[in-house]
Amino acid sequence: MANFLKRDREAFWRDGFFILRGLVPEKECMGLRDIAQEHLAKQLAPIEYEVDVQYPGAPKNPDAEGGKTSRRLLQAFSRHKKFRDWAQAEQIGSILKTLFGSAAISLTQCHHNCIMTKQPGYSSETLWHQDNRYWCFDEDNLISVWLSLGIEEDENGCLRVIKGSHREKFGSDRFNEAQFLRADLAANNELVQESIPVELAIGDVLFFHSRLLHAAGRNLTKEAKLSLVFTYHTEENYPVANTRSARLPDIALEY
Ligand SMILES: O=C(O)CCC(=O)C(=O)O
Repeated sequence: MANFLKRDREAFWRDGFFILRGLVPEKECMGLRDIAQEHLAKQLAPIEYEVDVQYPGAPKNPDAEGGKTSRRLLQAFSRHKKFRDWAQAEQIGSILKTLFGSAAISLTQCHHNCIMTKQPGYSSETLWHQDNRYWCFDEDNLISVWLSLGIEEDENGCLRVIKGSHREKFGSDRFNEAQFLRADLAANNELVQESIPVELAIGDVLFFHSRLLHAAGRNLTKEAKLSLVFTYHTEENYPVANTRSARLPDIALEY
């Protein structure tokens, strides 16, 4: 993979994330974006609505103003061949093999596997968390691949991350019952002060570790923000039986 360098691998394990700029041509991104817009316009299930998560800023109930605001088009892998092709692309597989140091990589259909949307008007704020909070695998060692289908910046609710936080061991007392960082702890607030925005342009791809602390604000612009997100693990890292991580079969990457 020509664009992927040894220093990217080092950066990934040092920082918990890295970005490959302009990896996907704009035309291809627009094609993916058009499919997502069509599914949103038709409200093609399964969809997670802002009201379902009740994060800060979300409408209080489905009948409230903005109550039908979508948050994620779920099951992206099953939605469209173009989403599947991207998820299984050779260039992504080869980067993941290098990052994990393993020849056998699987995609989980149980987590992310979605078009993440942030709609104008009624989007919510996602508080500080690690994705592993509700994921159940033998090891907390998964990588999410986030393809930006437009511009992502603070104003439209891009991700913010805390560099290197995937390497820290946080006690459970640092998190609330919903596994978000507690805002009433000085140590947490100091940590959050170090956060940086992940600004992306169309076709940029963010790779981030499942233990990386991240959050995102609301979309304060008039345009929807859309990203295609899949999560991967090595084949030796099994989902724990009878948990939400084992609800659907993994997809082994062939390359
Ligand atoms: O875009 C957002 O609001 C953040 C999404 C996120 O962090 C997640 O789904 O884990």
